[in-house]
Amino acid sequence: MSHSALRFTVQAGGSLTGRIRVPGDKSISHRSIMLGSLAEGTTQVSGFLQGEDCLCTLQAFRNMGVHIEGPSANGEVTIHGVGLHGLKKPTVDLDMGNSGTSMRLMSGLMSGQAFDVTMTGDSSLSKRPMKRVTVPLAQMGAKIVATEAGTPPLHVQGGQKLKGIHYDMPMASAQVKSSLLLAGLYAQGETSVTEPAPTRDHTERMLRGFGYEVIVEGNTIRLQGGGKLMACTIDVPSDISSSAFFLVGASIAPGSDLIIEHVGINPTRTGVIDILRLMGANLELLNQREVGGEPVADIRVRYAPLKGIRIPEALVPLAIDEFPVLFVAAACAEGETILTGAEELRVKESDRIQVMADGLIACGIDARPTPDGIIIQGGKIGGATVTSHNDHRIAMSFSIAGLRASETIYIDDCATVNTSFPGFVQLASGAGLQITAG
Ligand code: SPQ
Repeated sequence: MSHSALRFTVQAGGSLTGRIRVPGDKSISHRSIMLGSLAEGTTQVSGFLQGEDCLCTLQAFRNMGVHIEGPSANGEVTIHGVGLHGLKKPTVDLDMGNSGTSMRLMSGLMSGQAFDVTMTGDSSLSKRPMKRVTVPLAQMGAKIVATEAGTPPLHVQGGQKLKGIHYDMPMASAQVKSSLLLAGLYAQGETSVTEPAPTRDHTERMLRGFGYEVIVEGNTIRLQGGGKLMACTIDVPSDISSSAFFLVGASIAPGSDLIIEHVGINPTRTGVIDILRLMGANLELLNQREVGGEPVADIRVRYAPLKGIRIPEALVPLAIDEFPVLFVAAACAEGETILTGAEELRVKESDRIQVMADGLIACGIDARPTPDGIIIQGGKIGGATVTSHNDHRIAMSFSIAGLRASETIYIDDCATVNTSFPGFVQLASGAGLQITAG
């Protein structure tokens, strides 16, 4: 069987109960390797996500001469930082796999190096738009060559003198913001970005954790080039994007009562909680605390009947990765759910609007895609065979739909679940989802 031929089979029904802990946050794990590598001193990371995406970032820095120990079985990583100017020219192309975060953030970092680098990706990443970073980075003085369509591979020519710019971002994207801020570390003067709406702020928080001054005024973030990063300790919380499958699963499956431990609840990521609550979900945040500059809680979720809503557009960037599974919640809700202002979903690992609509329709749900969103009428989920289009979040979303299906759901092309959530099948089946992989 080819790697991508992995099929999930989900028997209909069941409920989710008990206590679980999902793996570490993907966004924070990537950034811990990047900043830890460029810091002075030794950075200790715990809870690192050993998903394929973050392992690509880790390997890229090893390929540039950084000594990184681990990850151990429980996610301990020790990074012997080389300082902002200590990376070495890799002898191979940097393979970013399926990971948009790696490719876009590294575009900024690589623009400031003294050497040339080529960054490649898998077939999905090779279709994703990179002009959103290469265009503003070019304004800073970077030299990056992409395909004519603006897609990977990216060839970054080193030895350029970068200058700080102000950039008004045309779309709400943490990857674009982060890419420019990371290039800004190497630029002369101030780099500032204004975002049209708040996006995840892990880069800003982590830069501060490494002792770098970052000024935030409203939606504008600024930093001065030429500083240095000082090693620190990072405790990576569990990923709210991975938790989202269980938040929705326990909300839609009668009899569910589940606690998800140590979940990152950074306010730039909690749109999924707000949207589910607007739909009538029963979510409780317990034991709220702060861990290494990021807020964390245990989340208790119990079954509750959901109702369809018009999703407030302000919540879209705060829940951007959770929409595939929120569409499953909408399919189980009474009435209509309307999403607008989410055209970014069309340029993720798959076109998440179209692919989810196709799969939901195959399951017997009335789902109508629109250019920037979708309209879903709650209904009865039937059995179906759907494809994830090699998109991890689609594969896991249809797995969760099985909890409310009347017949078995088969999901094809599920191997990419390992990019963000290794161990999903074991953890989900332990909590009550009747899922097998093979
Ligand atoms: O890394 P990648 O492939 O882009 O991953 C995704 C995901 O669903 O896991 C998006 F497809 O998450 C992005 C997220 O959508 C991770 C991210 C980050 O860590 O900065 C930011 C978001 O992307 P964007 O394009 O809105 O900046």
